[in-house]
Amino acid sequence: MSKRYTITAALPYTNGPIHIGHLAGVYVPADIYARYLRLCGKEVLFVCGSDEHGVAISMKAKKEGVSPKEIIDKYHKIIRDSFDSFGISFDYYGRTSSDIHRETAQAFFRTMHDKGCFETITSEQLYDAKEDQFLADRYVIGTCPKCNHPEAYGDQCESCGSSLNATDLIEPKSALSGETPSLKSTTHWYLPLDRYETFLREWIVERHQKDWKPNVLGQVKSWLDDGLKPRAVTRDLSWGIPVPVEGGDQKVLYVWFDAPIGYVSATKEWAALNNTDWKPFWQDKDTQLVHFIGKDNIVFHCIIFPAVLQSMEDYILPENVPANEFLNLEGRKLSTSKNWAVWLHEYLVDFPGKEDVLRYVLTANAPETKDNDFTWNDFQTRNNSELVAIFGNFINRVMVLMHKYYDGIVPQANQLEEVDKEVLVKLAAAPETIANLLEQYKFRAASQEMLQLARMGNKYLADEEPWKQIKINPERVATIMSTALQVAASLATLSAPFLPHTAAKLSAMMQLPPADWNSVKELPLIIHGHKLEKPSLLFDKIEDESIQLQQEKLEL
Ligand code: B3M
Ligand code: ZN
Repeated sequence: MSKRYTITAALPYTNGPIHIGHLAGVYVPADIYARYLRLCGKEVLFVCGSDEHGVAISMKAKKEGVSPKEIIDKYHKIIRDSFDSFGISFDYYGRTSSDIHRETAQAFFRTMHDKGCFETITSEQLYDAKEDQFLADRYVIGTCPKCNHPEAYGDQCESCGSSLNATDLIEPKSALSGETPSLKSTTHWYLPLDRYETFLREWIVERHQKDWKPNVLGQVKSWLDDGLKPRAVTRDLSWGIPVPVEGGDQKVLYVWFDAPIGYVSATKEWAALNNTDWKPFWQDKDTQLVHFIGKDNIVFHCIIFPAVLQSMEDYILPENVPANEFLNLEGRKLSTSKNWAVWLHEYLVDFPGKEDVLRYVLTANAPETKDNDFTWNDFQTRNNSELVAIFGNFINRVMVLMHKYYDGIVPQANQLEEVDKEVLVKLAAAPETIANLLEQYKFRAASQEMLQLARMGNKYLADEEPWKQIKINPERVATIMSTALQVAASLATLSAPFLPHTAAKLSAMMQLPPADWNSVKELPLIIHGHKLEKPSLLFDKIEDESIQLQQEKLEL
């Protein structure tokens, strides 16, 4: 394992709040990974921030008749606060409108410019004469030349994932006026990606063939096989970071040039606050950089940003980019603009204290290898028949029996029987099994291994029936309860990456030392004489009425 980890989660656009698709695709898995590594005692920096430039923001501002600044301030606050209440454990959450970010992004551009990494190209670009505006990215909508999706954007088709140039679109229309654009000549700086083809192929295809996810490798290879072309990194827009070189007046950096540099700026801001050096997190070869993103961001993190980092020379490259597929909601694609979503800030109000339930459902059903569907019925079932009936029930049984028989004081185990040994052997193997899955970014399977321990604990109690044995064989009950307690104590650590609030509650109830993944391997975790606190329920049932309310909200 590496010495140090820099973990990044895609910077959300501040054109709307966070929804469950963002959480399932990016923030929950990134948080599980960061928490797991911290539990292993690793040095971890987990950064994110608001992506406040780009057409997504200026369009939203235009639609609402306010300034882009008003939009970013409004959503930056909503997003930051909802992540915070939900318990996403960022070490730092920045924003790309900060001074440090502007300086950092401009320094990247200037350095690359001075090294001759760019080409300037003058060409005819789509132009909306009515709005006096060049149309790039989301300012232009048309038919995708690759898959015929009729609503592809000027930079990307969200249907097939292809990355596009505005002039590739068939029958383009201005998203501002709806008019068919004309052509007008303009000059821009381009990153000649073709120059990086050999480097990228060697780095990704040869070195990461085995450890990158197939969906990520698939997209990257198809890009490489199509042949890389120069890509404009500046725009004729007024909202964005000014181009810091001669001839750059009236132009800004392309949002996808500045946004990933936001990870570096966030690191600098965090380091300044913590009186430490930011450089090791980006420039030390012993640091493992991991980008958590959704599948529509793959090309930017696996091709364009690595080309930028490579040109800057001192920087490390990502070790992995475990991109997820998409989550749908009740069978339909999530959409901020169509308001088809479960919004995090609303969930937190509607289901207070149930942060871990949503985390669990989104992990157990994570879109890791294919698109998946979130339904409110599944949410209810996973809560009631997994968290309540398996995890919560096991812990509650152990705690209640411990108080009933022993006043909460752990008894001395007697002679172990075969069944007890079997449980303990499985328990001892679990930390490594779960760790291996987490290290391969298989969060879904890892969460199920964790739940499996509680399932095993329940079965063990049901088979050994301490409530019957207590009258006839109290010595045996001491062994059963002591064994069951090991399972409960182990869950307090092993569930912590997935269910941090629950794990903390369980640890407090069992009076355990701070969770630690290294020591959970060594049984016993809890010994004779240890005193437990009074039991309280970890989860409660979600009734049909609260599910119906959510379904009505969606007009199902
Ligand atoms: N703002 C997220 C998106 O495509 C985009 C990520 C930037 S990560 C540097 O919705
Ligand atoms: Zn397409």
